[in-house]
Amino acid sequence: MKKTLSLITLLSASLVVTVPLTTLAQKLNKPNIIYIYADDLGFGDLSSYGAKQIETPHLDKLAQAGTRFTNAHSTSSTCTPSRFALMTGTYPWRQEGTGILPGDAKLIVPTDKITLPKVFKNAGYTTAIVGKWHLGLGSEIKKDWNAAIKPGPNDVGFDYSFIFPATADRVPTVFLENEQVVAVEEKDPILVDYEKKVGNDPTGKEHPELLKMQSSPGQGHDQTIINGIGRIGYMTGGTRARWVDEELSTTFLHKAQDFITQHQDKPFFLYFCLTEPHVPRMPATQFRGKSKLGYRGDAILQLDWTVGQIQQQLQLLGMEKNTIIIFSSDNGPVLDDGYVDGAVAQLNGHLPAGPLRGGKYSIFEGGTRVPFIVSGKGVAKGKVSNALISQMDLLATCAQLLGVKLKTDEAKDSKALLKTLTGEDLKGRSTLVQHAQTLAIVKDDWKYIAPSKGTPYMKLTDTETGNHPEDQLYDLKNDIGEKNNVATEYPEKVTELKQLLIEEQKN
Ligand code: NG6
Ligand code: CA
Repeated sequence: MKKTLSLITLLSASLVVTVPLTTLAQKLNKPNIIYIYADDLGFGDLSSYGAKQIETPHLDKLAQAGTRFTNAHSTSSTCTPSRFALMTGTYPWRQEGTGILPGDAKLIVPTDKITLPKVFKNAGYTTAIVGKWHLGLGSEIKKDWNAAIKPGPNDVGFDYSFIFPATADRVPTVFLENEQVVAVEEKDPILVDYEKKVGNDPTGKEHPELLKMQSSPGQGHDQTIINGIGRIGYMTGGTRARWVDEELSTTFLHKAQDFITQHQDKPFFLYFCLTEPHVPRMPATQFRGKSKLGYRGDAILQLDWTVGQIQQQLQLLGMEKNTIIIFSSDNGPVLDDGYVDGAVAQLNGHLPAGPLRGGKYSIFEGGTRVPFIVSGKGVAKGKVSNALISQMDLLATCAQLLGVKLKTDEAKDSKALLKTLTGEDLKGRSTLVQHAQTLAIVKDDWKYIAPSKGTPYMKLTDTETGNHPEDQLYDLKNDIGEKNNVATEYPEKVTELKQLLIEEQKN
């Protein structure tokens, strides 16, 4: 029989009779968790987050049915470090080599430590990743793409994986299913190189006339051409294994749906990593031109539709009551990230970061404050939460939900915030470190940004990085757009937060 008690009811009941969390998890009948991770989606990119020029009905419906967070963060303003923190529950800046990885990088997630999927496995769940990985594969840069590549997602806690290695703009442009490149043929082996050209495939630099989408001047993306698009890195071979960008999204969707159908009777964790709206934006015909905001807007519509397809499937299978969907993005938005695709020319007044300053690559709020929607079993409905929460907290929070014990030195930056995640508690974390080229720390709506000698403005991507040679202090409660640096007005606050940041770095 299906349980009808909500998580909130159970939690308050547990306070009275002190039911241990294991029993709680059993009573909850182990909800399935689907974590949907967008790539480069900004705080202002969804209509439920205030976008006026674009309609995202499926994500809006998800928000209405659950709790929508307005102060939730990725750890970093780029992909690899944010994903590293999500997997490990530790700040990425504690480990060397967690910056944006090339497509031939080796695995950077430790195989002998706790990870988010391992938490689920410890509670008897089946786990899967479908979509973008970008945390490296194998133990060496040089690897044989035609044989099984280990270690990878299957060695850090996923029972099933269907991924692409890095980003959609980096070679190799192939899928791997459980360690093996899909559709690679012995007679046409894949070679990948990030230093020098391999094979005879034309490059964007030599043959711009072959491109169906031009690379932005000065931003690379002019190496091997695949599917009419210049990429970062060189590749040859694997002709039949190469993906078609217009089908990337539906390929991932179908794999995710297959996994859900096959595991509908057992508890599962699905990490579903969409590629939208990261470059190259090459949406399916169905969405092209639909948003009137160029391919970036069209890619957001495609993303929203994909989420709708998952919602519909859960409903058809009668699983929506026993499933929690968590939706977020790995970093803030960027318009021109390497291709001339209409994102700038057809912006039409849209504000991808909403009221926030900066975006991808930035230490300002636009870099890490992203959409975060939680909906499903036990989650408060129609709620908006301003609680401070990080994606990195999911590890300890899911452990709390499932009664999985973590040792004190495991996932030490991850906070168990179950009541925050379900929309009951509206405070969340007391502090959070943010990460771009420099670090910042937030406490009680005060934000301190550590001095940095890096460029304050990246012209090519039109990014205000937030780098500044002196201390910056912002009062986020009254100045969410980080317009007024009040460091000289509040020297004690600066001293306090600076000290806190130093302490965090020592941990
Ligand atoms: C940058 C790329 C950008 C994008 C980003 C990674 C250049 C000039 N720019 O270095 O196009 O690929 O890396 O994005 O190469 S992320 O979302 O995976 O972090
Ligand atoms: Ca990203």
